[in-house]
Amino acid sequence: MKLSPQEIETQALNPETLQLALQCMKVNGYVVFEEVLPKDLVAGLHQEFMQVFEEHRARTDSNRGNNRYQMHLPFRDPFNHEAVITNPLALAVIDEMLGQDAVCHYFASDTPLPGSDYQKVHSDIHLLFPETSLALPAYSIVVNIPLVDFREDNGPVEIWPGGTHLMPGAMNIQELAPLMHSETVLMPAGSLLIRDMRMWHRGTPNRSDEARPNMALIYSRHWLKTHYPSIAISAGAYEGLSERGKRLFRFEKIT
Ligand SMILES: O=C(O)CCC(=O)C(=O)O
Repeated sequence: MKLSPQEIETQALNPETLQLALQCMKVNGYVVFEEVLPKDLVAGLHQEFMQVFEEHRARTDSNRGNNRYQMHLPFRDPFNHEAVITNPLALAVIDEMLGQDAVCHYFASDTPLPGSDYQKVHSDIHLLFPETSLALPAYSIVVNIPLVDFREDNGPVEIWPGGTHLMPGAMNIQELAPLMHSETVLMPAGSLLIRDMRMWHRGTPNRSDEARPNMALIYSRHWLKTHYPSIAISAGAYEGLSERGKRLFRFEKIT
């Protein structure tokens, strides 16, 4: 969705936009707010990311297939800027979908490099009651922030909207996905891709000559237990957060 200049300037959704975004989340499993973060913030995030990423790459093998890296992010400036972690446009959706006592428990990134391949189509979260045929409300949402434009040639995320987030029980994803509608999410740097963690998706090959970094923050209902390691947050960084930030990261490892 393209927001109005006023919505971007005030970082507040009109009531009609919020309702439309919520309907997109419920029906399609995702919504995109295009190019809503300040350009200078995104440029700073990209520059700092590439430095941290190159250091990580020098000491670590790729962990999401050939030339594709998942990397946790340090909880520090500029990554933990309030426009990133407590973004009002994303939180407007998250508050309605998960409730105001949701937590943020994952602070990381995905980066396909030139030479990466298709991933298997997958969902990012377990079903709560796989033995039933019930489609449940959302309980976990990922906010992706592209740090470069996502184009056809540089490995955009491919998604299966329109119901895969509501699939009850175990499905044969690999057999079903090729028979279903999918889309690549093309969006400018600094957009917000807000998606239900259950929605099927995959990384696609990066055929350009540059890395394609994507920040990933996961927000969940406070009772959800996952296998992700705690986010390491220094006491100083935690104290520097807004009240909302403190509440969102209250279950993480504050040292
Ligand atoms: O390409 C991306 O940003 C998403 C990658 C992904 O879905 C994964 O590694 O699980």
